[in-house]
Formats: sequence, structure tokens, C-alpha cells
Amino acid sequence: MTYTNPVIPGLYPDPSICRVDDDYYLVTSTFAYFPGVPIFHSKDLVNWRQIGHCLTTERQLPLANTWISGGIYAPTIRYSDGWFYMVTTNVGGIGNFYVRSKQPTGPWSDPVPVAQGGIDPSLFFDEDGRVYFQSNCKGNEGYGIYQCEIDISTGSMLTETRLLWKGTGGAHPEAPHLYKINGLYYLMIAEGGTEYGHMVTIARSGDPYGPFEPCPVNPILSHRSLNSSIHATGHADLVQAHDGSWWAVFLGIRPVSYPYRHHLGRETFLAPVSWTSDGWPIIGDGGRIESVMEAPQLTEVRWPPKAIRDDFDDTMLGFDWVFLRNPAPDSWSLREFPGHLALRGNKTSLDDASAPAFVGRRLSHMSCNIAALLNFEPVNDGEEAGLTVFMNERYHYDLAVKRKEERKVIVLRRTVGSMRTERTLDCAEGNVVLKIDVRPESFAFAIQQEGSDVLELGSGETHLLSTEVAGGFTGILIAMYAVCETRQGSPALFDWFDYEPRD
Ligand code: 6LW
Repeated sequence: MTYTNPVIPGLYPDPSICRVDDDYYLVTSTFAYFPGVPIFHSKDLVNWRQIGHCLTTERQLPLANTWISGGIYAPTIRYSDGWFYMVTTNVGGIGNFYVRSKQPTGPWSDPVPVAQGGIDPSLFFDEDGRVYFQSNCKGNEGYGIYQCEIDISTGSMLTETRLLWKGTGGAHPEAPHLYKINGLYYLMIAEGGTEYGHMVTIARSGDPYGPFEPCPVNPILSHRSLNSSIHATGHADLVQAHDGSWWAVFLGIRPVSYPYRHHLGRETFLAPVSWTSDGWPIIGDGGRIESVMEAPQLTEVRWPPKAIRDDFDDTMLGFDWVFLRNPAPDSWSLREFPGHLALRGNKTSLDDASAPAFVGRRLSHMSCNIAALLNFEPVNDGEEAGLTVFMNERYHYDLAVKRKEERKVIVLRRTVGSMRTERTLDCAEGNVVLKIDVRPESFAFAIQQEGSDVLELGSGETHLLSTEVAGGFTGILIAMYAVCETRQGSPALFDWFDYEPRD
């Protein structure tokens, strides 16, 4: 039986995994989105369902004024002595910290800061009870992977920070994870940067502080010089399955090459790990992976498929939905107008590095139909609500209802860096369906007003909303939003939101 990569499509980069008996848990980075660090569960390494987030309060994850690719960088999840630990970095915030919980679904603790700097923190629980903390930082021996021992009950450092390894010479040695396998300490890292030069390398030692002997066949994973539909493979974590087999999760991208190379975000991939006769792990086929690969020999456990429509009949938002930074409490409600997601705009627009009224989900497919039914009767000029295809505050396409010069209009706006185009046309009273047809090369925008035919409004190139153009570490989200240039806006009532994959 086979499976298809990515196993978690969409903006889910920097995956980390742990196993508890025959249950697998996985976490990914979330930057300036809130809640932070989604946690996924699987029984077979292929089928994953989100079971929550690790950072669900502003106390755990303050994001005010964080730039879009700041906030939460790579997390690591580990299980020891009845506790789940998730360690990560709030870049622009408190730096490295961990939270812990008895259950993977939480509640997770308040942040426990760790003084060692850098990013991509990891934890290793040794058999003798010592706990080691690793991160990539610029220490007294330059830039590399450093380690200290910590008191896991307080986060305090028990030893100085010491250099472990600088890698094989690739740029940006990062993403460290330490494992003890057959009596040896294996240190696996990423090098080459998280774009097309990405790779995974590994070294081992008889001592947790080294010296580490590099694998003679590094990199053990890289697509950096391959003609492949998958690129940027790196930032891996290893897990031994409950049948004894070894697997790796890691990030990768699926570049669309036409008309210019771009991708929708770094996603989570899975590959088998084999061991050489002299005890080195190799990911995939000699460090290369495929879209379709032989599945783990584990009992398959599928989860209920996601519904196309979210009709907002619940009093809680589904796990797919995220806010941009910490949401203003009065910017959204599922209770004020039952059966609707009500957004109330504030002066913060999508162009501000702040917290607009914004509820979005990752774009996980390069071909899909998106639609939302909106009831919005703006009273004052400058009130606006609709859908945005959002990369960051300088790169987004918006399809919205707006009040402009005392008239209700539909606006299609394309913001690409310092350039902006806007098309408006009159809009009747009453509900309107906003529609986005997502294709690999473009987003096509249309509306359908009550009693009218679908009206095509225009399109925007997909590649202009990718990190190849917009930069950063994030990816594309599709969001419902509202803005009010004067004071708190009229309620924008989203009756339902459809996300229908075609690929
Ligand atoms: C991640 C680090 C990286 O923490 O990007 O480029 C950061 N490498 O491994 C965000 O994904």
C-alpha cells in the first residue's frame, strides 16, 4: 500500500514528532498566527487529524506587532515520564521557552523560558535523568549547534552552553535533534537554509557532548540538485514506529513552475528511514523522496474527511481557523448572531502589521473552489468586509463589500509590494456570495448576488503571493476579514465558508 506526500499539506513547516505507545503526535511552526503550534495525532503516520493547539492564550503567545514571519519558529515535541513537552521560540518575544501538558490536547502550561539563545530548540531526555536543551545560536565558538543541561522542572540552565557541532559546512546549521540509538548519541540537523538548498545532515558520538563524527554519506536527505516535483526538503525529525521501523517527518515544498517558480508554503512530508551496515540512517531512497511512497506497515486508521462547508453553527471555531496575531476580543463572535461568524472591523487594515478582524485558514491545495456567503450592510464610508488571499501585509488580493462615497460597492483589490490596483462596481442590498477559483497559475474572483448570475471580476497571479516574491517563512492563507476606518464597524455576517479541493 502507498501514501502520498505531503502528509499534512499547506503551511505546516518545521515538523517535529513523538510517539507514545501506538499514538503519534506532530507539531509545526506558526509565526504570527494565533493560536500557535497546531498539534496533530495519527495512528499510522500517514493519516493525521488536528487535535488542538499548544499555545492558545495571549499569556502563552503574545504576538502584538510581531512581523508576519516572526513569532513562533520551529517547535519540538517530546514525551517523558508522563508529560508532553513542546519547546519553541517566540522570535520578537521571550525567545526560547517550553510548555508542558499531561494530555496532548492540553491544557498546556504557561511558558517556561530557557536562557540559551538561538532558534530551533529541542529537548533530549537521557536515560540517566539528565535533560539536554539544544538550539542553533552564535556562541563562544561562533555559529552552530549548542547544548546545555537544564532542570526540566524550572527551565533553568544547569551547565554552560557548549558547542556540539557546526555541521558539514552548509549555511545555517539549525533544526537540531539529539537521539540515543544503540548506545550512541546521534545529532541530526538541517543545513543550507530552508529554501532550495536545504538538506539534512547527521553525526554521532558516544557522549552527549561529542565530539561528533559526521556521517560519511551526508546529506542523508536533500533535493537541492534534483529535478523533482518536491524541493527544499529539510528540517527533519526521526521516530521509531511501534513496529520497530524508522521514519522521518520533514518540511518540503511543491513548486509550481509555470509561469514562474512558486509554492503555497512549506508543508509536512513523511519518508521511511533505512540504516546502513555501519549504523547510519538514510532518509528515503538515498536521501531522495517521492510524492508516492510505500506506506508504513501499520494498521491504517483514517479520520473522518473534512466537510467542505463550515456553517458556523458551533460556538467554537474549528482548528483550521487562525487569527493574525492576537485578535481584538470584540473583532469576532460566533454567539452574537448564531449560525454566523460575525466580524467587526477596526481601524487596522490588512496593510498594517497588526491585528485586523481576520479569521483565516491555510491554502493547502493548488486547485480548489472557495466561497463564502456574506451579509454586510456598511453604514459609513470606509467600512469593508470580505475574503482575502493573504501572504502578508504587502502581498494580498481582496474581494470585499465596501461603502465608498456613500454607495455600497464590490471591490477587487490586488496589493503586490508597493503596487495596488482596485476595481469597484455597484452592489445591491442583501447577501452576496464571494467566490475564489484557485488554480496553480492564478486566483479567479467572482461574486453572485441574490437572484443574479455569477459575475466574473478578474484574477491575480498566484506566483506574486509566494515566498519567492514576497519573502518570509509563511505561506498563503484564505481569510475572512473586516475593516472600519472610523470606529467599530457594522457586523459582517459570514453565514458559511466553503473550501472544496479539486486536486
Ligand atoms: C526555522 C528554521 C528555518 O525555525 O526557518 O530557515 C525557521 N530555517 O529552521 C522558520 O521556519
